[in-house]
Amino acid sequence: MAAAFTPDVDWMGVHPSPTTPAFTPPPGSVDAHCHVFGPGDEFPYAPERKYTPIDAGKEKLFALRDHLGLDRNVVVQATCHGADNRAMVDAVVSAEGRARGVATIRPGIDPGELRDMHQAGVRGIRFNFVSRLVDPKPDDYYRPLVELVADLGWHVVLYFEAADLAARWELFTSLPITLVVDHLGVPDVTKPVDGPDFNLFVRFMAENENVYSKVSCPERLSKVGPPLYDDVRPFARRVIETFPDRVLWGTDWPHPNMKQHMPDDGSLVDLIPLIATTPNLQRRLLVDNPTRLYWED
Ligand code: 0GY
Repeated sequence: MAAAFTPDVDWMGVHPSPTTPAFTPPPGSVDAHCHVFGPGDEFPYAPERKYTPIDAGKEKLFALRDHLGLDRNVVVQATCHGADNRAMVDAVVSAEGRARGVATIRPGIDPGELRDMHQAGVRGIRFNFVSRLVDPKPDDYYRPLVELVADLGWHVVLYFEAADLAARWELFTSLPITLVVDHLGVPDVTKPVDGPDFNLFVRFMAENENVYSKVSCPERLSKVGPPLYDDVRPFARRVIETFPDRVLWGTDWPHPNMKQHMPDDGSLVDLIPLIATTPNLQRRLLVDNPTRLYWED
């Protein structure tokens, strides 16, 4: 039978054979940003999606986790699945306690569905403001969604690009819940790490103690490219060293919408000691912070 979905013609498959990292992550380490795609025949992609990926299911994700020496995953709902969280929830349940999930929800969701997702291991929802992935909504769309999940003790993951921070400042600084920002707020890494743009991001974290940041996705932010992503590392280091108890790390596997290169996930792990330069910082980044957010109910 023909597959139900045809991937985009320029879709890059994941790295076929990631290297074994030289860096050994501490026991309990968490990949706090990764996704599953389908498989589309079992978990259909959403009609409103803006891309169609190559299937990348839970078995491959768990095999990568083990290959990289990581213990646990946070599976973040990908926009190609819209607000149909079944593939993500299936992956989380299949991990038998070694994964947590972040969902996409829409207004009007049945509270019983939220409770079921909590039982399955979901601990957050994601608001995405990146217009090549979704159609962002006015601020007032998001506030009631926060009220729906606050009682469950969940948090909100924000995916925005640098310019959105000033534009959505009032929204982002008024949400009464823990916030986890994807990929350092997507800085323009050709600008200075201590320039006004990134200073605004650091100020956002400094003034709002409910804000965490993922120091993830150098492959997407970098202009100089692999394997060391020299231009991104100062941004990650600054945030890790300024807010060591509010940073998370993740692979972003299976690396959606990469156009120039597909990263070697082993090399991404080997960047960790270059951005979190002591065992203490590494343990907080990889173990303590994600455990507190996702595994302590
Ligand atoms: C990421 C980045 C991207 C995609 C998504 O949910 C998604 O579709 O998050 C992207 O294309 O930048 O964090 O995985």
